[in-house]
Amino acid sequence: MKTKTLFLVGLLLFSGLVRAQNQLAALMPMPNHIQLAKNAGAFKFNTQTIIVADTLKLGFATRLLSQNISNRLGLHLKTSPSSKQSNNTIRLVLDATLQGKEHYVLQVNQKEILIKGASAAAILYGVITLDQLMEGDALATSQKTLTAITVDDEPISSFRALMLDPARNFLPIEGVKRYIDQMYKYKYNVLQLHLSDDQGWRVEIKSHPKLTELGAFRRKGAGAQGPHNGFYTQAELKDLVKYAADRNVQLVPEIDVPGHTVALMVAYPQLRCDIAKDEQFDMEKTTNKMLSAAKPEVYQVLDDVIRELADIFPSKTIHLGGDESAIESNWAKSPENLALMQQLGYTQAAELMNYFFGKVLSSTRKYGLKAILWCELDNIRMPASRYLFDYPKDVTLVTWRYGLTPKCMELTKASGHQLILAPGEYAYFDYPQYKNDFPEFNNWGMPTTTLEQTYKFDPTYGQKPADIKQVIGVMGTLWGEAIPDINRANYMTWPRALALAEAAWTRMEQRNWASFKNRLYPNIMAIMKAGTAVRAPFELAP
Ligand code: TNX
Repeated sequence: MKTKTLFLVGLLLFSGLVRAQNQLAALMPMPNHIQLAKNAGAFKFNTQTIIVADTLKLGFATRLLSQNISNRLGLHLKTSPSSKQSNNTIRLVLDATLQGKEHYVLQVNQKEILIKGASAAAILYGVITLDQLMEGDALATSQKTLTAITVDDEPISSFRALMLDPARNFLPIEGVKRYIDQMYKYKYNVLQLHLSDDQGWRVEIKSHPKLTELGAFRRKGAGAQGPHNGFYTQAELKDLVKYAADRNVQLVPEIDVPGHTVALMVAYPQLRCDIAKDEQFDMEKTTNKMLSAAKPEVYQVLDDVIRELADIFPSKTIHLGGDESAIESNWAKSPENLALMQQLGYTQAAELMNYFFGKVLSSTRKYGLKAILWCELDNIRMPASRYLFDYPKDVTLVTWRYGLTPKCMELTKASGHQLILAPGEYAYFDYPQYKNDFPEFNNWGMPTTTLEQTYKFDPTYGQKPADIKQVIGVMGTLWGEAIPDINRANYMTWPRALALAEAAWTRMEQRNWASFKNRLYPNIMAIMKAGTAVRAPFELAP
């Protein structure tokens, strides 16, 4: 029976029959296991239907559920922690015996709708899937019924991330909240915030106030809420942390060092390399300047920054950049850095990265944080054969450069580092979605990443999941040079992030472009209804 029903679902998906409105028509990402019960009837909602849930532990999921039911059916259901009544209940049940933090089981029959999971996050995901079932089966929903079904689902990746870059152009906090409102519905569980770059320092650091006084204001008199100027206070970020946590989204802050640091050095010029001490730094430009590795003050400032970030972000994960450091034009030309290199017995200036991150990572460890770095190899494209420097074992790496992901997978498998996949060819959402589309400025000749291209992303790269255990997930990056506001950020994100969400969640065997395209429309409608910018995918027209 089980195999038969699964086969039926598969057949429907592959034949494109899902086009007709039915329960599966709005599922996104596609669950990993669905059982359609034959002739098992339907659950009928009515005014007496009760939501049974532990509202203390499941407050957000319960509120979302009753809001969804009220929006779709016009019913304002009562919520109670327990029910004597056995008929017509929607029960949210924390069940510690279910394996997996994000594993949920959703069972619909004539008597009840049951959502089980071992954590609030799992239950939340059951509530979201339930809403998508109702969205898909529009006819049944209009009759206040829901056809019997069982969904038993958990993600293939534990790290399913998007990244925003408020450093290049500031994105006010309200827009970031609205961004989270969409991403969590597609079961993303991490939002990385790229909080510093040449063009801006965007997080208040109380021990070093100039970071924001000078580093967050690159254009005088241009206002304080973006695109050029602005920063997040610690109180705003703490509030954002809570907002995201309710939605099972963990915030990962990124401070990008030792390159991409002009804003930091505008605030504290004493952190520059000796060769740059008399230069005029310009935050409007990307000039490839680096922090000095040889100045003890650099490590003191970064220690203070990391300590304050550890207090704001309970996630205990911090991204420290490490990308695109122009070592040859900075450290290799700087007497103080060359002297340090000699003193340490290094023969290459790039080896100073070992010293630099050795020091910075002793701060992350001291404050109980785990570090993530952008993975750099000995070349920026193939052929490349090894890491740029010896990444400490406890660092998680992110592969990002075009064409280098298979090599990074091979290297991390051998070295034992955890790996996140953000390959330029699939996951760079700052690139245009089709030829001649945005961005219309700051476009350095970006390649095009179509929706179908993102959908083609196979995070296993054809390997058995058991052979790539070091890969913990995927990340879509929205670099901000050409993103002036959150509307544009959303336009570039959606619908490509739907394709990436499915790559992060759903096994390759369950994925299919034709099926995805059919499930796209109701989701684009949902995003539009929420007032969020989205690119209408005209190329899907029949
Ligand atoms: C490379 S991706 C960068 C960013 C740019 C991006 C533009 C990465 C680790 N570094 O600084 O914004 O390209 O696509």
